[in-house]
Amino acid sequence: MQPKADLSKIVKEAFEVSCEGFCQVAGEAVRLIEGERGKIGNFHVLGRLIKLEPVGEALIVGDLHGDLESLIDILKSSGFPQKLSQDENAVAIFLGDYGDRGYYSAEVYYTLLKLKLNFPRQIILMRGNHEGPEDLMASPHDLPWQFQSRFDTEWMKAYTQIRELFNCLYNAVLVEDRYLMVHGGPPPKAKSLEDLAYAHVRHPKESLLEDLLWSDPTDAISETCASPRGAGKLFGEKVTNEVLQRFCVKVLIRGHEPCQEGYKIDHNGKILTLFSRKGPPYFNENGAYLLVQLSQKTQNTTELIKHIHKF
Ligand SMILES: [Mn+2]
Repeated sequence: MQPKADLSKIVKEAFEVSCEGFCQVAGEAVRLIEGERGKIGNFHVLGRLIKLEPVGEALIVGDLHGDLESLIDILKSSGFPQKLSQDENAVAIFLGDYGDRGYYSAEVYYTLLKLKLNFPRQIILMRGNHEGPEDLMASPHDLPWQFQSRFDTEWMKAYTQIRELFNCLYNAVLVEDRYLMVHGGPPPKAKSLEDLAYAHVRHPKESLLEDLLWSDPTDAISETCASPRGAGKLFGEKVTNEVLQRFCVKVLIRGHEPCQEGYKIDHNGKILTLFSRKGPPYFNENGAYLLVQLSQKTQNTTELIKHIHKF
């Protein structure tokens, strides 16, 4: 069966597309994602939260930060997008932080957005702190300069469009009885799914979105304390236990932190961090992604290790 999307064609386009073409693709993706609500395939969309049916194979990818080469490697070695074409239950979840740092931010965005347009019911794009709201943007934010060198005098149009995209990316993904996925960490104050789903609406009055995008786990304390990042919190194992229990899941999957081996495990196996890019400025030895059957029940991250692919 011919795949519905030809990856090498998309990547070629990513390097050749005009500013107008880029804006058109980004605009289409914004309209598509903004329109997502209720039941769509295996997604149950509530605000900016997706409850995902525990069926099919999931590719889960951590921070990419402009590393197009790693994105291509991940898609090829995992057998996506062929699997997306052949199995309507296959899903690819990206944990956020697509741009900044690496040199190919525009191309990474373009590739992901084309995949979303080709497989609307099978691609989930989450929000990272590098896709933050205007008053809480990661720094340094190289994207405007990268767009300037890519799109010349027209760059501002592409940048405005991509900023619009940031506001509709997903806050969290929940797979019942199994996983909660966020970019940074869980907001300790989140009591309900609505708190996760509408965290962006309550920003900046409440810190829910800030926590989701910015927080990191620590073993130094059990509750929370200020983060050295200047936004979000450091959270201890007690917080992780409470959140996992509250949302009836076993493992928190997140990105956000560079890992030497591409992944790390925290809080006695209850948190898996994925970092899926290589090169400057982090120079981690490996990147990693997760390829897992969502029907499989998991009590602990250590059971997931065999499904982690390092590159
Ligand atoms: Mn991040």
